[in-house]
Amino acid sequence: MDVRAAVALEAGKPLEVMTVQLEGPRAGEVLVEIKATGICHTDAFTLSGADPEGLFPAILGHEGAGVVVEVGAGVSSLKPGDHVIPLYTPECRQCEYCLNPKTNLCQAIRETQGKGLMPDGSSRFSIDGKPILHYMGTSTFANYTVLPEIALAKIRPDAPFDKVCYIGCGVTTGVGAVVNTAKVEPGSNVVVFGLGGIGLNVLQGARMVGANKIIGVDLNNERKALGEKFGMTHFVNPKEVEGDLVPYLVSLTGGGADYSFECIGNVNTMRQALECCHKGWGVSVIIGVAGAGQEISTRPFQLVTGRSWRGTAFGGARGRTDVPKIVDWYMDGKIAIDEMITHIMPLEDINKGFDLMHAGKSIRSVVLY
Ligand code: NAD
Ligand code: DAO
Ligand code: ZN
Repeated sequence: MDVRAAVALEAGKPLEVMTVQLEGPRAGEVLVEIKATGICHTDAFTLSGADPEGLFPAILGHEGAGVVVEVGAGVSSLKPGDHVIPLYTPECRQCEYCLNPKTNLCQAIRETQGKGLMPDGSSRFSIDGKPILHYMGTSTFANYTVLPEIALAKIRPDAPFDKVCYIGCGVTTGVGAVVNTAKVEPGSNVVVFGLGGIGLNVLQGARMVGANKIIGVDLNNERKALGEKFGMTHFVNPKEVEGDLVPYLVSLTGGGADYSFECIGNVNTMRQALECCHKGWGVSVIIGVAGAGQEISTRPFQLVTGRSWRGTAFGGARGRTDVPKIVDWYMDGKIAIDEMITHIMPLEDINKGFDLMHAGKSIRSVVLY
């Protein structure tokens, strides 16, 4: 079938909105009509050419929501009409990783997904017979896409697509890091570095679980009012702190953070996030993705004296199990999303969404098909 897609033809160039061809679902696959998709920094990172694993030409996009149109042979958990959120971290419930409660990193389709291909090693997208690659197994910058059944979370039908698409990455990553990875206890003191699309969701996750002090750190003073809407109790701009940031945060938390979260992708702030943690028990969770080849450092004595360094992908969430629950949290008013969707646009204007992101003017732009 012909579908409309924003195609990344090559690195460093704007996306081109065009008609491409999409083959129907093969065994174990599902055709989904994408109704809305968020534009995330990871799409921009890949499009820029800085992502060493970025492949072109490809159809980017990994933060979508839509409706099942057709299922391939053997698909048993979904049917046409079901509402779904695509999962860049699938959940097969059978692999060694899925069977280990310590991780959410299902590996069932990892190899082919990383190559921009469906599990059988081929692409469903093409232009004039030449294949176009999938991206993160999702390719939500097309109004129809094909995904493996294990990479789709079935959600309730009354959830609005233009809001819950954000649960496909940003919301789950931030809230999940608090709930699943750190398991923040009520009364904890929390420090969040970077108050963008991820950090704001860490703030509201911390509020939801009943954290005590929720301290946001950002160079942009405009993030203060925004952070306060999502539960931040104190704002710190490192440029306005006299002396070193780490002792300032240790003092502000009364001895150090019980939990800190790095939501920037900067190896220097990763170190600060670890070192502002409480001696004896503080845990620092890295969410930000640093540039290729970069390394983190600290004095090992920081770990010897009881601080721990952790990392998290997709908020430690098992998508088919956890994403429907996060949709319920939104529908029940336990978490906010509407206030973070700052811009809505048609597919034709998708490059404007990238411009707004680069200018720091948006939290989330959403393409509504
Ligand atoms: P963003 O650009 O919207 O937010 C970053 C924020 O950090 C901005 O508000 C900026 O002002 C602030 N900032 C930048 N440098 C700073 C510094 N030195 N000190 C203090 N504040 C600083 O980014 P985002 O969309 O929120 O994503 C954050 C990171 O999370 C990115 O690296 C992204 O790739 C990563 N990410 C990780 C996962 C995962 O599963 N681990 C998922 C999605 C995104
Ligand atoms: O299983 O090896 C693996 C890869 C898992 C990918 C996890 C993605 C990490 C976050 C990247 C940014 C997501 C938008
Ligand atoms: Zn698995």
